[in-house]
Amino acid sequence: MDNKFLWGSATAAYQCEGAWNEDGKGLSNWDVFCHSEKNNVNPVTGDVASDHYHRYEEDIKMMAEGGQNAYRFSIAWTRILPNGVGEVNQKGIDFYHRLIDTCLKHEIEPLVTLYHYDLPQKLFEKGGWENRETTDAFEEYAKVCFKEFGDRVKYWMTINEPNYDTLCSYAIGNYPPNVQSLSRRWHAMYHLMLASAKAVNTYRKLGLNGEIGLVSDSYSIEALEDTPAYNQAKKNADLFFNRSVNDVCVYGHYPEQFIQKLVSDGVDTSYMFEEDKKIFQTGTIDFLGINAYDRILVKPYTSGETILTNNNTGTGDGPKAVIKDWFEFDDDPTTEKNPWGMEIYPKSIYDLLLELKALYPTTPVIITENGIGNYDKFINGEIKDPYRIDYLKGFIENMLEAKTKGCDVRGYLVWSTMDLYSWINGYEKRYGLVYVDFDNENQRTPKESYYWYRDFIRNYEE
Ligand code: BGP
Repeated sequence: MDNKFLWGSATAAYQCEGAWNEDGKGLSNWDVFCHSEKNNVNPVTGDVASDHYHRYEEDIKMMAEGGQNAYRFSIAWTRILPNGVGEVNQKGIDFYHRLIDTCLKHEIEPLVTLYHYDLPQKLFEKGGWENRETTDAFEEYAKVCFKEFGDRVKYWMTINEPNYDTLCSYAIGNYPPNVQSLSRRWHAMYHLMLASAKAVNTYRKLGLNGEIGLVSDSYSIEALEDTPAYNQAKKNADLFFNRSVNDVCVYGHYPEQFIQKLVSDGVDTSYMFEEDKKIFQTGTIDFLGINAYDRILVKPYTSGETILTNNNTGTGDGPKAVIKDWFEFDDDPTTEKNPWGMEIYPKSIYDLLLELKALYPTTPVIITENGIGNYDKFINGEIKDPYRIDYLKGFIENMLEAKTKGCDVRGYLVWSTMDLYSWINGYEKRYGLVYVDFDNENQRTPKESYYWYRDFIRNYEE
């Protein structure tokens, strides 16, 4: 990896591109879900989103003018292989060539995620990530991307958030396929990890000059009490959220305690084949992408069936979880939260980075997402978002502090480059450094935080 610290921002295809049925793109599970009656919390779609497909040049220019030298985006699998496998769509490939070339023209390093939640509908209908064939389809798709773009893309990420994606899709049930079953969740997550390892192996075989990682939503797991029961709850939550992903892609195997826990839960693990062990062992990553937003506070499990909920409306409480025989979520009433109940706790990134250093001392980290959603207001041509500046400043300071303690952090990307579709939270939960006026031809206006970030990067000295 080269030495330049990456300062930039991030997006994902379905959340910003729009052009959902243009230039030969196939349908994804999110296209279909958003058009269905199951999408009933904030029933809007990503059909147009931030119109990045047509306005990427303006967006990338704005990043460059904002002092950013890195852009993380994802490729829509359905633009490359409209049916998930087989026929390749040249117009989709051409779009990403243009996007990458525009980044390079502005001296912005492209960091490319291959899979950020949007699965080809054709594969989704055949069982999606619960079907082992999807891992082969992903490998095929990854290979096309590596061959097309691998000469200019030096940072690849296989999968975005195997933990959070499957938690929403198969445990909370608010993302397609809207299932509430932890055992099905573990099944889908296993295949995501296998798909990632297969893609890493393929990348290595091609001998390209670049690095490949996975993006993991990882958390500093904390408790309000220091007792054996609380400490055990912390260990369980660490396996549940962090180590079931990070150990697998960094060390190439599942933690023994995690497998034991699944077995004692009575989870069917017959889909974990002996031959996969080799794939995991050889498919380890070069760097860990970390999406860091908040910590997880836990307490011991007491009673009741497993239940997970999230706040997708911006009113009421934050996320809740009771994971039978593992842990429960706790709440610290003294800390500040955003309207969706996300705790604002910047020290969590410091604690997390030190924990990652202890567990994976030789694996570099890139903070692939960090940011805060809020109801930003466009008043007299300006967007004042001091809460975002405070949040970013707090996290960046803590990240840099961890760096001085020896954590090998190589980059930091704000979520998000501009306002975009916040999954089932809709469009009102805004994360962007740049405001998008969704009701007025998607016009862009930089927010106060954009200028703050620009000045911060300008003054940063390693
Ligand atoms: C991450 C996802 C992003 C983004 C972000 C904010 O988990 O990788 O795609 O959406 O979280 O989350 P949300 O939009 O649900 O508030």
